[in-house]
Amino acid sequence: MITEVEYAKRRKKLLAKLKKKSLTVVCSASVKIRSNDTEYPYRQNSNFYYLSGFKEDNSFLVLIQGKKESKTVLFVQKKEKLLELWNGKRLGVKKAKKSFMVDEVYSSDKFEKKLKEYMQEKHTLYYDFQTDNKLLLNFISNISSKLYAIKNIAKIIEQMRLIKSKSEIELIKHSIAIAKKAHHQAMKIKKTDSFEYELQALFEFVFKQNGAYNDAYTTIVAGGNNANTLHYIKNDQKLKDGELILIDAGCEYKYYASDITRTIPVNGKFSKAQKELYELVLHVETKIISMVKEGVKRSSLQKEAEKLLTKGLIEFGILKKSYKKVMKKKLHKKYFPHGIGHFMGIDVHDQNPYKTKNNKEIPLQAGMVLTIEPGIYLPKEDKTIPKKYRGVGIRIEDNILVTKKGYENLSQDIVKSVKDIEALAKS
Ligand SMILES: [Mn+2]
Repeated sequence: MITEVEYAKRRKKLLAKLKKKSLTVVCSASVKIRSNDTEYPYRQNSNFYYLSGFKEDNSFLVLIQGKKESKTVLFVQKKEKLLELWNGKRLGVKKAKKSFMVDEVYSSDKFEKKLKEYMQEKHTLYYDFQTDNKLLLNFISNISSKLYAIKNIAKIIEQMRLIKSKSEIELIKHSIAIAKKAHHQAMKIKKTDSFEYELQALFEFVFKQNGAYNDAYTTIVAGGNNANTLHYIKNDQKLKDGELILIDAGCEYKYYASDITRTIPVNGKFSKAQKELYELVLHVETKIISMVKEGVKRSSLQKEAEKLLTKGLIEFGILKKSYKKVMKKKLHKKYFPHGIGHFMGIDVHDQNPYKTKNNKEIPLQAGMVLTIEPGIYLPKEDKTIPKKYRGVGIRIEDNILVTKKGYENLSQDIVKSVKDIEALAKS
């Protein structure tokens, strides 16, 4: 659990990074309309949530950095009986004052008026350049940009989100524990001739059953050749006997994501060719995870993964040129086209910076959480691939915490050896 004290600390830390005589506005996420009066499920803006822990829409967090003193102000929706009847209870100004460790709380309808006040004698305005908040955008378009330096607050907050606190790591672990239940369940049940979306439904059921009611991302259940579409989310085909299924499924627990991929046989048993390919990917994944420690660069993990996968692909006769030639012409990219992993946290792809302002790569530091996810993708249509390997796509993905000593594989309990996967299928 993240306490009010921790949220207050984050705001204080952020304030210390801001220019004197500046004003910062962080907006809640907007409600997204599906059609007419139906809405998509609401999910709070990640940076707003990181700084406040507040889940309601039409809210604003304002940080005022004066010459000497600073102040934090929260704007929340006021209580309105009729609207609450339709859309649910609101916290309201009074209770928000008690719940949050901010200096002042006002109702959101005062936001514009207050903002004009706050802007007096300020030189810098920070806001998230990706915001779609109409009220704020309208306000900004009406101020004279000559009087103010305008800066992107998201960059600074996302920098802070790079290093996870103990309580954040606990929530990520919990999210992974829920994902584990779902993945193991999927390994156990009979799958032949059911549809990909049925398996997707199992994941979503187990997630919600365990308190992960928001999606972290759309579950990928890709049978056979569908696994060669990297972001396959149609999930509408039949799972066939003898094929593999690539399942990329994680959940969001109290606003923290897990991001796990396992590739398992539909009928519970790997064929000889599938096993060969699978064990190559597993070997590479294990090796790359073991390289994770403070000071290591992500690009060197990428390079090593490409090297090891290429060697394997040459050995299987999938790549037919010499190792040197393959690397020089990047021929292996055809079969391993994506990155080795990404940072995760409140977002499944946390928008943390990978590079410094001077365009230098940021090396791994204790407290970062990243995925390691090598894969090989061998499309059915590619006739240069030996027939027995065609139509197979394999990815294995775990969630890794960088520690002072090296790393902790947070998802190591989710089985992935051929032996363990086959044993679960039999049980
Ligand atoms: Mn991922």
